[in-house]
Amino acid sequence: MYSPQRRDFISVTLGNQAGRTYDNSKTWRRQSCWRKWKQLSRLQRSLIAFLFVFMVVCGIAAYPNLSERWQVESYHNGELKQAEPAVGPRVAVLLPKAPAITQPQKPRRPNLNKRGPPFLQKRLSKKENAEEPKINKEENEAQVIPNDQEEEKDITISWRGMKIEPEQVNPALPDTKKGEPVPNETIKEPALNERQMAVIEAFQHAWKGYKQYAWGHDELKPISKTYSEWFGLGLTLVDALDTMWILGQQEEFEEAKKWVVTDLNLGKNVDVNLFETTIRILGGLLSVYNLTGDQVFLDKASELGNRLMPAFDTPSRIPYSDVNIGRGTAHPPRWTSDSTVAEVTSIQLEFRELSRLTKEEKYQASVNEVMKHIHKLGGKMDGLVPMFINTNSGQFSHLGVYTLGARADSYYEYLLKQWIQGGRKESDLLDDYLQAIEGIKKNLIRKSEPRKLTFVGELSHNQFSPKMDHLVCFLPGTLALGAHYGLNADHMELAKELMETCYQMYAQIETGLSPEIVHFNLRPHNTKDVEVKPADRHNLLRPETVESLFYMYRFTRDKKYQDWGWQILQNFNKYTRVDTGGYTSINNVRKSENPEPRDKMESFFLGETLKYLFLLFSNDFNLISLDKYIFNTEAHILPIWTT
Ligand code: DMJ
Repeated sequence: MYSPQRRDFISVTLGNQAGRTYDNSKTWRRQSCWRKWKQLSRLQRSLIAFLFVFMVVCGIAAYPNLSERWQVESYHNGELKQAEPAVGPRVAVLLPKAPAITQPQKPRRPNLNKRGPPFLQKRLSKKENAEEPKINKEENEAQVIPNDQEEEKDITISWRGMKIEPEQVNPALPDTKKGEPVPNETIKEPALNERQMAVIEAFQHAWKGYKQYAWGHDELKPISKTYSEWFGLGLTLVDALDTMWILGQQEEFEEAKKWVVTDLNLGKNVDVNLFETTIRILGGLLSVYNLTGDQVFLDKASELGNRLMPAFDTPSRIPYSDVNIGRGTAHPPRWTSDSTVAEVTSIQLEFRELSRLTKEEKYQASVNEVMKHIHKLGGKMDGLVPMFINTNSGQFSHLGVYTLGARADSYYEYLLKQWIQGGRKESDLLDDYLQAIEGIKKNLIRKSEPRKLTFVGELSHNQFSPKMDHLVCFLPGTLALGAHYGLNADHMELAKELMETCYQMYAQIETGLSPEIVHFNLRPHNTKDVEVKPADRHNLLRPETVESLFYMYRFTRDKKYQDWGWQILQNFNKYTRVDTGGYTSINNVRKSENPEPRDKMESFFLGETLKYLFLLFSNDFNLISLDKYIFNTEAHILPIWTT
């Protein structure tokens, strides 16, 4: 406690100067200096003044070098969070650490000199840059590693021109304002591991075929070395844009962008499917706009959005399935006035984002109306929806059939993802999602024999069928995403069980590739859990299982999910790769000696399957952080809004 009487200090009395006691006052010091200055001769004063001016001039001249050195010093001290080059664009400095590979196999390395992403090429010459500071990023913590201790790590400059951000231990949601373009994404680029390089190599092989035989067309037919057209909108090219960006395929990206700018004709007199065009093309354009900030993609996206709007011009406001984007007319399929439930409820993420970016309310208003309508609609069973909805009456049709597969799947996915996209405020979406998951648990989940694999079957007029589409394998990932956002913990348990099942749909098959549909065995004395009907034996290079593996790995960090994905990639390489370029769907996953190529590479193989595999193999959890972005149902990347 302070006491004025207590003296806890030693008083030092300096000698008298000009009859004064030293009192450390500024006034006294000023007077004393002035007196001394006046005592100097004129020559002495001029000399001192000259020296003073000289030192100031030198100091100013040396300033940039000094400040640069100080920056480097503070960088070494871990203080510098962002580095900006003196000239040129901001650059991303990579914080790499080559992650361990659990089951290393030798993938064919991409030809880094010619085709590899620049950050890989730079890595090759890392020894030349031995002076550069190196940083190790591990367990979300950036730390400085002395150069001499670091063999595998490097600092690389990205061609993407992205800004550097420190690792986020607790990643906050981004400051994404409604109606403002999202700034360039920060993609950390640690040294790529062998598995990621194998994905790049697979992408390059697929792209080689597409480029050579199908450039600017919808899909590659790799066996006959030609293409197929669906909408005539360069489907594969647009679907693959953000994958190229993430995989660092700069040359290919620039070339493809040029095609989008000069050749993508959205005014074509052609009927397109609203859902497919939205998730693949609109989603692809928005994604790549968000990643690059390049206005050209947003302009195309908003042109396409406008051209798709006539689909909502129906008596019920439930959109038609088909739109002629050139004529501005829309219609249902010829044989019905129904639309598919999954299709009308899985265009929301894209249209809502388009409104946010363009500040035009109409897109969001139209798709929100659909969701509100379905939220109130009767005919659901414990939150499960039928597969069809009538565009005239707005009522569900073909009641009584419930599935998580084709025609209903992404309704459930988009309930959760819209809720996340909108900042977790729209409680109707969450309620519908939670109710649906309870409905799934109650009505559709069973365990197979003999291995007791948890699977999702179907219900048709109260008859349970143990049939599960490969499409349903999106569900473990979606459940895990919900659990990550704080929903019931038992969702994560279910996600793990279903993930195992989806993996078994590959592992128990001769080629190690899943068929399109499996039937699970419910009889106790059977030896196999999985049965495949002759008509269901095809594999279309679909992404759902690797998509879920990506989520599961992100949230659990259990490396078995990476290993499973690695096996799947190897089997794609073994049974679906076409020598001359490209990958093909196959007819028979049970026939390893001849899986019967179908001669078609679906656009989602590049848009989704390879992208999810690349992200699954990455140990950088901030590479497209799931706290900042959601993936649409075609794996295109959209930001989570924060306002
Ligand atoms: C993709 O177009 C999308 O993932 C869609 O949701 C389902 N079908 C394919 C992939 O299988």
